[in-house]
Amino acid sequence: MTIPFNRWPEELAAGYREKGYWIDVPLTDILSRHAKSDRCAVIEGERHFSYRELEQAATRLAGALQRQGLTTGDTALVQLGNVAELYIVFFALLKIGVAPVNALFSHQKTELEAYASQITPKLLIADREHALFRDDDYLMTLVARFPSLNTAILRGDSGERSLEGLIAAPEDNFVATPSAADEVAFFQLSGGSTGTPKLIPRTHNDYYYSIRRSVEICRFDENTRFLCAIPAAHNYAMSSPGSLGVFYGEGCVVLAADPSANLCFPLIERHQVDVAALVPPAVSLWLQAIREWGNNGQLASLRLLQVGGARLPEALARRIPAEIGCQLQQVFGMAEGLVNYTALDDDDEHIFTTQGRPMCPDDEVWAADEEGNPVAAGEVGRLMTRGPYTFRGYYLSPEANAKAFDANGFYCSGDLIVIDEQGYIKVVGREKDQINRGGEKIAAEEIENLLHRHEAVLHAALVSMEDELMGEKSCAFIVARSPVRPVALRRWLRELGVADYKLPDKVEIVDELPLTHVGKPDKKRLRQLIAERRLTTK
Ligand code: AMP
Ligand code: DBH
Repeated sequence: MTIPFNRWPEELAAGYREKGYWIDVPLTDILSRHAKSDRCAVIEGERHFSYRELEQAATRLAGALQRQGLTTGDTALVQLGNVAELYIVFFALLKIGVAPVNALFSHQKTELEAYASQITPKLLIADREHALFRDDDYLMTLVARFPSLNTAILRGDSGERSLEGLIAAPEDNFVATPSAADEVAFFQLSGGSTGTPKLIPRTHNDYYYSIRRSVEICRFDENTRFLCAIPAAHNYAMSSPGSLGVFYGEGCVVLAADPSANLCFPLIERHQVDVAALVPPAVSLWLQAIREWGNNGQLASLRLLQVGGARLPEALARRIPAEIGCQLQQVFGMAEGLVNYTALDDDDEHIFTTQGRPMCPDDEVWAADEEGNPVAAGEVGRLMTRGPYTFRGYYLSPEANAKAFDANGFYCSGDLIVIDEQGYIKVVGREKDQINRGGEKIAAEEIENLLHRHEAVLHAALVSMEDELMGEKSCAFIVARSPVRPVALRRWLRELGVADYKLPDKVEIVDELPLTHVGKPDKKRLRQLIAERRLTTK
């Protein structure tokens, strides 16, 4: 059985192979190439895992899952935080050809169920530390709602059927059955701009290339000690070069539960971390901490700070070398594929003021005008791209794909960009109906749909509002049928089960929504209203 997805046209695929981008090797190779290595692969709290241990743990779990009947072409819903088991599970599933969705740990019922209904998973792997899985109530609900789910495994349970138990199970002549390299390896999460969170099928070939090329550009090797303090399941943290890039190079991943300076500075010092990946708000917090207490030499080993996920203001960028004492690399990527980096040997001007260049010579990237024609260099347009690691369609979403792709298979990311004569890209705005809350993406329509389910809500529109720390926060404008308090709406959304970062930071009750000439809420006007009314979240 194979998982359906939109394939690259044959001619392009042949070219990608010829040029060595696609090497027809499954992602399991990232770990198994170091199977005999006793170097440290992962540090999480007091736990250390060598490559040999990680590979053996993944193999034992794969064997146990295989004995339970899971097989190539099946899918799994996985929700693990920044813990070593995230990688053990990921590689175990790849070994038996089961394609996971790695939900973020911040995700709640709404997101988990949206993913489950798209992939009809046979397997659920979740964590007792997550509020939803503290007892069995929600687990039972999920299993009842999704009859395909015939195996549920919990981290933090005891006994041989727990995740820990299965990882410890004795190995018996396991034979790996990964899916073919040009088939779906797993699903990546889209930040989304529509009502339901969409899934991105990633093949072994395209993802492995993205990782190898990232490693090359960022010069990761066996001496790399990488701090992963952003959600480890996120595409950025996994592949740009992320943990998988570190594993490919035989370096060491140091996991942190969050990017706070309190937690991260001591970890950097203790484990002599030399590279970290952050989103812009975390950079602000690190800089603030340094201004308040100095860094007491704790960051001396840090050589490179990657920053991406959301726009990095130039003023903040310039403070990084000056105050943190390391080099900055801007990363502009997307779970859909395309990744841009500033190069380590770029001049300061490009590093501080651009989001870098596409990493692959065969990334085709251009900026389109309203009619879909290329604009001149230096002009603003919508980002259009295709290439050896950029997907060709969301999973089972023909309607969304008809809008997101042009006739030649170019994906329109919804970003407004300027490309200069040398190919450097600046992200200057966004056209998609999304809020980028410090790197965490919120699809306005998803939250508006949920708000509309509240009995007091007649109309709802979610827009971004500027925020000094987060870059953007979200503001919900509500036309109410009956009196309703903002806090009550937020509480109601939380109870419905939506990730905290998607809860409106501000709720503004209005008499009516301004409309565009086609009768849709005029979000430009609403954003002006935020300024006129001086709305803040403080
Ligand atoms: P996602 O679809 O969730 O993977 O999010 C990808 C989106 O994040 C991009 O399309 C951009 O809108 C945004 N993004 C990522 N990195 C950057 C960056 N360095 N600067 C500005 N926006 C970024
Ligand atoms: O925001 C992102 O999705 C992102 C940012 C940087 C990403 O997917 C990536 C690098 O790979």
